Amino acid sequence: MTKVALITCITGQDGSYLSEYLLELGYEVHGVVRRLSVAENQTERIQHVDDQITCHYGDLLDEHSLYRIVEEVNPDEVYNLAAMSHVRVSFDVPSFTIKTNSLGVLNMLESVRTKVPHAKFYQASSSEMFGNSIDEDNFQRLETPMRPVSPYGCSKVMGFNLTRHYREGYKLHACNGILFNHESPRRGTNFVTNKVVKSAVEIKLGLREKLELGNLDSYRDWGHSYDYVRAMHLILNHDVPRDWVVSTGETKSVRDLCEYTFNYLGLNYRDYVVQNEKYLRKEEINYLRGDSSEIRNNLGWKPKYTFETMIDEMIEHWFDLLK
Ligand code: NAP
Ligand code: F7E
Repeated sequence: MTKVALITCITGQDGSYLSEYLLELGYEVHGVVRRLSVAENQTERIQHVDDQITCHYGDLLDEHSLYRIVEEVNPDEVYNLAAMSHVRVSFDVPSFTIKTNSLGVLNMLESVRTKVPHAKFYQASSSEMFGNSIDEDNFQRLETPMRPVSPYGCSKVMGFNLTRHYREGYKLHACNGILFNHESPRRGTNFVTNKVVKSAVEIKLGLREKLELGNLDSYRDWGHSYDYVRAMHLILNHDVPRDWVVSTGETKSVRDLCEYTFNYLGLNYRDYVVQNEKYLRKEEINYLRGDSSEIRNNLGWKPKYTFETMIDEMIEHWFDLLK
């Protein structure tokens, strides 16, 4: 029988890759889309699968819309990916961030619990929940204490705990994927990887002179969204509902990212990158490196992309688009 999936955030980076992947697996795919004034901008990432998916207007903060959609779609699997996902912006809109990423998760869990309790529920949790907490071997894992350092990180801890609570308390098949940073050519251009890559290509093509960044010395564990949505599906389809860490296990600094990208284009980043305080954060996570040995050993997950092949793909994407 055809399986039915419902994705909140179908218009986002992960939502678009996940839709493609589930369609390949033969799923019937539905998505929640919130109303924006320029609809064309919003559906750019899913235009190529538009005729194969069904979108429903809804919003994580409008519980009535969620109850209606969940009842109508009657999904086997629910992927709750929608969020105010930008960490620095979360300092500017803390209340909206907490409402969307915490209350929004509660709204989703309640709609599943009351309308489709048989459905499996995936929550998009984040390595931002760890803050600057780190184990002695310099990795973060499920047991690492959560000490978030941004409104975004705090909101995600609430979503994480609610998901665990609904699993234990209401016996929902509810799972958290604690995903470390993941990128792609479809990443928003105000996240550091796509900002660096796009700007470096513009500099190479003579369309820009400088690139303004914030902290160059933070380290992130960067993987590819294509690999990480496959992990989401594996997580939900494991017999036992539980939480998992998804990461590459390697870490690089923003400076390393600049060096690699500009080198690829035959440029020296030191000639173009300048610091602008407006991109600094009130509190920063200095070092992220995830231990994903459990999902690799138990579910056979393995990333296809390396940091280098991912950045190469992003450079080629912007080069083709801008040249
Ligand atoms: P993204 O590209 O920023 O997408 C966020 C999506 O959420 C967008 O589709 C947005 O809709 C939607 N959204 C925001 N507020 C909403 C609301 N109130 N109601 C309904 N939809 C709403 O994010 P992403 O990178 O794909 O990340 C997906 C999820 O994984 C997020 O929850 C994020 O916090 C989490 N996560 C991401 C990473 C990462 O490195 N990418 C790592 C860990 C966890 P519009 O298109 O209309 O704006
Ligand atoms: O920043 C530094 C910045 O905004 C990465 C989200 O998907 O991953 C993402 O959060 C690093 C930080 O991602 C600029 O200070 C320097 O140290 O690309 P980012 P993030 O904050 O790590 C986690 C796991 C999520 O869950 C989130 O949803 O880069 N940085 N200069 C800069 N960052 C940005 N955005 N812009 C700069 O100019």
